[in-house]
Amino acid sequence: MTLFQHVSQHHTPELAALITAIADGAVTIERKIRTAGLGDVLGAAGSENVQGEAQQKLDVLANDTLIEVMKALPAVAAVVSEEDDEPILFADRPAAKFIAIFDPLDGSSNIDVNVNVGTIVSIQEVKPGLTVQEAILQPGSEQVAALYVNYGPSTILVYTAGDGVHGFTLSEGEFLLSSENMKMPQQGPYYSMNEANVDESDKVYSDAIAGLRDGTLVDGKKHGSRYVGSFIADFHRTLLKGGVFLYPPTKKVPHGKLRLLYEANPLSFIAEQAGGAAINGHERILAIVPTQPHVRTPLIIGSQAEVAAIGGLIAASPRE
Ligand code: FDP
Repeated sequence: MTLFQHVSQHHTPELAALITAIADGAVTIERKIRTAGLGDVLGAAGSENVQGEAQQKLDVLANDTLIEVMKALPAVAAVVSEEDDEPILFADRPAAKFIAIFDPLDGSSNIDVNVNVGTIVSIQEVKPGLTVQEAILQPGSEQVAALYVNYGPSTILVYTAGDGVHGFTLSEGEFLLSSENMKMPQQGPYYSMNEANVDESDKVYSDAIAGLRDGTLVDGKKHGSRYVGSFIADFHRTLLKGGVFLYPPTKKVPHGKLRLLYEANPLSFIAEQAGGAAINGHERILAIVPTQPHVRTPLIIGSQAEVAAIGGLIAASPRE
């Protein structure tokens, strides 16, 4: 079954068209990534995004591709990209109801070394009574849909629109259903964190990692370590195998590194729909009301058992 057939069977024509259009954009991005070493698309673009991060040429290309695709859809009221300073509002479409919020190429510092990168999209709706600006800043629990594309050995698209999590594999330009109703294991074998940061974070995080390693934190289960450093790759493994991914606050990034709207919200929606959980240490990610589009958050996401155990440790620890 194709992605188009799946979304058309389960969702409104407008939402089906939106998800399919994003997938078409991902196919264009995928073609550029697959042959990146042969053209002039590797390396830095020489610019910085609003967060002060060096933009890669492929970041810019992926961003332009998705914006073009969204512009062509009359149901889209606004586009909010991690790469752009301000949301792009389509003011000439008062009846348009969707807002596409995206990180066009997550993990882009990995492109030059041929490690997985991804596209992440969150869809919010302009509900009656809300302005577009207000709709952009709704909590993640209000998302209509969320999806990511993992450009890895296979290109996999995973989406939820609130009725389970479904995976599709790209084959000859078409996304074909490969895993319906994906479930994250309730407990898993791995923790995933940039451990170089462990001394830069509150002690509770080093205690959590030590407890995962020696088996004292979750049911005597000793966890192994996996960290790609590309969130989509680390999340996709966590979705399939279980365990936990953490990016805590550090001295360098006291509010966390990952972005709430572009990364944490969509993947938390997918995690919860698959039976997993996601918190910022103190509260559910999907309950956080964003103050501005580029806001960051600490993130602990993965299997119920690991997320609950780390959340419990944080709740019991004195605030530093
Ligand atoms: P990148 O800087 O390559 O874009 O949010 C960005 C991100 O990658 C995530 O994909 C990844 O999980 C994280 O940063 C890696 O951060 P560290 O290098 O600090 O571990």
